[in-house]
Amino acid sequence: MNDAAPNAAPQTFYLKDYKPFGYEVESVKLTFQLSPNATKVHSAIRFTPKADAEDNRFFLHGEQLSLISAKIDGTPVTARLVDGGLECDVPRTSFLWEAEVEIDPAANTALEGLYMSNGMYCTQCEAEGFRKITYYPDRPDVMSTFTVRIEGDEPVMLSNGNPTGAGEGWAEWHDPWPKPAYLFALVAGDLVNHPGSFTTKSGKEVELNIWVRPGDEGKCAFGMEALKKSMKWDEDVYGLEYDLDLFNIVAVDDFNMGAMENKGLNIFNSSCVLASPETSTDANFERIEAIIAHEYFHNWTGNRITCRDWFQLCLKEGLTVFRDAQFTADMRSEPVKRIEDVIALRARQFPEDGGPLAHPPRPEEFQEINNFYTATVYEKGAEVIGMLKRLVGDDNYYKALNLYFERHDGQACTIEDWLKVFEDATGRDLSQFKLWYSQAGTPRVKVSEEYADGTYTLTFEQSTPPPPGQPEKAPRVIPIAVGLLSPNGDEVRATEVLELTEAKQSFTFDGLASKPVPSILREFSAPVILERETTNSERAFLLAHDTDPFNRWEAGNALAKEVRVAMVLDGAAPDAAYLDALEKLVRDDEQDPAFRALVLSPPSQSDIAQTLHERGHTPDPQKIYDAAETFTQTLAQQLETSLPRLYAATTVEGPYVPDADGAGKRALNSRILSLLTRLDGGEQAARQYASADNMTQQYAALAALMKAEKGEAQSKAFFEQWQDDRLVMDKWFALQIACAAPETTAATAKELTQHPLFSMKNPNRFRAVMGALAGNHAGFHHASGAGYQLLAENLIALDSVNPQTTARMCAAFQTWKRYDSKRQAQIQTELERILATSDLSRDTHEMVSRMLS
Ligand code: 0A1
Ligand code: ZN
Repeated sequence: MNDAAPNAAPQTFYLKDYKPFGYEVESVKLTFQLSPNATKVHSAIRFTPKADAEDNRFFLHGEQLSLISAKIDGTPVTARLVDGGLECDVPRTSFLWEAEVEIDPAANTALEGLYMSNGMYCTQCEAEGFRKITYYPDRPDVMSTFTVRIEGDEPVMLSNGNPTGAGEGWAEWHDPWPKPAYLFALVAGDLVNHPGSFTTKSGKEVELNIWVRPGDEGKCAFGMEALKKSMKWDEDVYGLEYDLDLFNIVAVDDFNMGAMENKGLNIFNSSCVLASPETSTDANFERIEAIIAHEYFHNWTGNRITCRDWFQLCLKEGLTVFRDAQFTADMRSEPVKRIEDVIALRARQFPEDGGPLAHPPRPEEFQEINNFYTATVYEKGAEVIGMLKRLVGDDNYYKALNLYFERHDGQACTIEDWLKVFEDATGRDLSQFKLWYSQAGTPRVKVSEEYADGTYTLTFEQSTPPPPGQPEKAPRVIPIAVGLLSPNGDEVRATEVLELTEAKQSFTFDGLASKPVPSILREFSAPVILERETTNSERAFLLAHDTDPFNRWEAGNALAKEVRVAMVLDGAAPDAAYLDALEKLVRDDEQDPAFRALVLSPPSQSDIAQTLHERGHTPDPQKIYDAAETFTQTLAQQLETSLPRLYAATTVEGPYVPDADGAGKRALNSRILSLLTRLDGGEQAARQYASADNMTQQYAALAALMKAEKGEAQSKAFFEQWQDDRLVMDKWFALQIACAAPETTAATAKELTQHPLFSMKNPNRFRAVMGALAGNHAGFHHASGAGYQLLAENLIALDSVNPQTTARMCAAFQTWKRYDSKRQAQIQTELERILATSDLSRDTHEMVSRMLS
């Protein structure tokens, strides 16, 4: 064994140090002899030295492998085991490398490499998991074709590409498309398939399968339809066709992330593919459709064109998130999707960009790449592409994308390659735009205005507070979509994209009869924080009149924040004008129910804390909680007489269909039910719980009751009904913590960690409990410090089981500097306690050190 010693002085990798590998890999043949504790992997790899190699060191990555034998051209050789892999003296001409190793999938609780989940073998190789399967140049710029033979007694044995043969106890696969090792996959076990098929635009018939554990067959139909829609959409919108005869998806219960785009064999966290009306909510259905699309779209943006090195991760992830957002907008509602995405960006990416974990979409250094699968790389990476599209226009965007696929198919690329296709396709210089990829931090854009003699002037000033390690900030190109409304609510200037390129810049609009009301940053045209002095009455005006649905919601959201901030800071009563505006909107049946539900959903307590912090105040979580409670109670009372009618009017009758229209109505209905439950003692919610025939309504009723502390009986019944369904049980675990009052949150979470169904080995269950704890703002930040302590204890315990999930969940502490000195001291103690743990993983070590720096 040559395990890299954990807790060894961590090595830092730099983008500037990139060097190509000195050998071509012509072909890879792998043979697996499966056995839970002693799987043998034989590799036969043809290497050819590159004539122009800068560095011809023959180094193969390898971790947690027992090397049995190594041969070159059939002759045994002695390889030198070194830190993180092996070295060997090799010929200067083409040669066949063979190695046999033994690995222990059953002991692999880190869920990286080959591991077992519920008795089934599966793999996760992104980013650097293949080196835990065999010795290999495990880097994304090494691409090769793979032939795989699996020997074992599992009823189903799958790998990438097309099947080439199978018999008693064996199966063979060949993937004709050269790929990096991170896209390798193997699955073997007792699985059943939900079949389907798709005919591509050029008439090729593709066999589709979703493979699941026996018993889950009934939860595949929605995923299969989502897959077919994705295949068709990618042909229609990007002209991209699938390139194998077979596309397999497998559902796995134990998985660190959402899903993985392995070539022809996508592996999914079962929570991201299994769906049924009885067990999944509308939000689950929407997410499943989006993730299936995301993984499928990677077939071109990620697999056919991959990344040169892991610093370029946003090349595939930003683009694929952007594409899946386009897909969801087309399948469902464009404005609703945009609003949901901006809410998520502000909740997850803005805090990251403004805190100790800030990094650019293309980081320039890392210790553990798994720590960089972040909201910045994914979601901000997608925002950057959205800005690029806005700046060059739709036609030029698709022209550039066509050039990208034509020029780079089969290659491992960089952000420079990506921007070059846009420059070549449009003739535009993107050197300033490129700063979005290299600078961290969320720009703040201050807006001022002037009106005189029919001319209206908007002046923008941009600045970015310096994130760690990046003091100097040059001005970026910021596309700002602006429209102007007249005081009577008519749009007097349609949306125009202003290009802010300087630190301070003004734009004028002539010929206006009166001072207009500006609607700025329509559709959230850039991921920035807009700062503008304005009044609540202007916000209310935009909430009523803006023609841009995103900005209409944004006005309502800003208004809600102002009202809540005033309640927290001045102990003010909820603003009556705002309550009236909400009442008017919620009763306006002309408005889209999904939009009404979004406006009725208050900004999160964490969002209010962030806003207070940005304005120079120290947020008090308990006061923020109290203000939220008072506000919701007052709103419920204000709406009291209309709530029963609204509830009835928004109840969706008939069989459940997980479509956008029904989901929008149910979202509004659930909001109304939660308000109603504050007034009727839970009568309506109890009725809904008893009669619900789908999880959306059952869950909404349970949540409303539990929030009102009236759901004990229903919570028991829910447990009885669903205790054998792991995914539904995750909801049950999380909901109890999400609904707990601040002073009981940590105790509730702690008690649930003692529950027989709690497990450290299943990331979904761990996240259900610890994620809900961190997500209950006032509970997690309760003055006792019990929330911090409980999370730290559990992270320490998880680290030796599953470093990746531990490290990712450490980010719950990233906003710690927002809070008062007592809370900061409590968190610092916990972070230091984690860091002092012996044998701490490299993953967790890096995250905690960055937060403490
Ligand atoms: N590439 C996948 C996400 C993914 C990343 C890392 C993983 O293990 C460390 C697993 C999955 C995607 O974007 O869907
Ligand atoms: Zn992805």
